[in-house]
Amino acid sequence: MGAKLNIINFCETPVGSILNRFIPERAKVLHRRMSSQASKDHPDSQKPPLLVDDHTVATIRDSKILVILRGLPGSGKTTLARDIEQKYKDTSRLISADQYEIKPVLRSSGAADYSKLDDELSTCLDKLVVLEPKTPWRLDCAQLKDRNHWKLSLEELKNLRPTLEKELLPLYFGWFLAKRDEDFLRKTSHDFLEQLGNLKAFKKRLPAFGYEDKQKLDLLKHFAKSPNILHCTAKFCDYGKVLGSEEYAQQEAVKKAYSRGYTLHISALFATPRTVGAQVDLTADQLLVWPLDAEKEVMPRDNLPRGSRAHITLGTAAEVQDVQTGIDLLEFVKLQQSRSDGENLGELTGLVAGKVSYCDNGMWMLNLSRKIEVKSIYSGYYGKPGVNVPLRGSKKGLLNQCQIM
Ligand code: 2AM
Repeated sequence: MGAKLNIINFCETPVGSILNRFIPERAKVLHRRMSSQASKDHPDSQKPPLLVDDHTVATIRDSKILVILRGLPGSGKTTLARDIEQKYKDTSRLISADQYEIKPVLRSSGAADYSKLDDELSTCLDKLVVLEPKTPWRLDCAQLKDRNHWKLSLEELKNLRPTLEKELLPLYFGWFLAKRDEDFLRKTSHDFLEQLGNLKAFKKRLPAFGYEDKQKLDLLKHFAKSPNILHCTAKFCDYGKVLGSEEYAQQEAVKKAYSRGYTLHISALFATPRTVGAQVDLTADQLLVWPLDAEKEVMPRDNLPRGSRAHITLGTAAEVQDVQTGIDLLEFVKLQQSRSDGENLGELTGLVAGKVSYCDNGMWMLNLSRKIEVKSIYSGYYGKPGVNVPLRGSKKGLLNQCQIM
């Protein structure tokens, strides 16, 4: 079995290489060796949760994660890399640009010196955490000049600085399920769709799904696609194009949550002709990173409880965008607010034990007898948009697995 945690130690310069396939526009890297002084300058409170928080450590041990260390030469990446490697001794692998003698300079295009490194990265990419050392001198070129083992000049460091001082904004922030829990939830969602599709009451209401009465409907086929990484989106940023995303990323609560492990509580599963999803009950701690306008953004005229849009998209019909799942969930919440909980039309058993209710227009909700808990890591997705896998028998290709936390 390969390492579960891969730590990539680089400084970032704008070149084309495998990371550019995942981190648009610019992404690069180079590693440096740090003076042993750094550990002392990196107090516990500044250390990322994956080093100091037990719940996060346990979640990461259940996941397959790539950590990219980003920062100027001399800023403390190597020390951080070693600390992480030490913490995850038997299950981690440290890959450093130093091993490939890639000097940290600005490059204008995909450089040949990255190709070997790319090969190695492509064997380990899965979910990604981008971390930056929090050393006080990380952007101080005068100090970095004496600390970087590449002996880069002040001028060279100043040239590198602009790409690294800017926040790297993801496509979206959210909670990403640990591998084992993701597999479990996919199986649960298959069970749900199979049992729902076999309910007499469901078969009687096929026209709402655009099928004729008595026609055969395989829900696993109807929901043709599923996100390649199951997650609960907190803030959609579109790499910074969405207004307010930079402010969101700057929030203290977001910075504190980044790379931390959380347990998500799923109270219901739902299916509509467009989407199938899981309703997530956010805890007070999780609400700290839930955007104030998340519900208003899609239902401006309603007053819906904060966090009521929180969900995990499990599948969508062909041509339907993932974002629809949260909108469908809010439709259920609105109906519940107006006391139309729907008709109770049956019960499911096993993994998906609970009561099924129907709210017209093909909207089905399963209230689980027992909440499902899944482990997750709060992080960002830096990959390309719209990467999906088939809902049925999703056998992922290597690159499809490389999406990102
Ligand atoms: P989802 O959270 O319902 O699954 C990438 O497209 C991810 O960002 C998907 O997970 C998607 O929906 C979510 N997403 C896409 N556009 C969005 C938007 N405008 N607002 C919030 N989330 C969005």
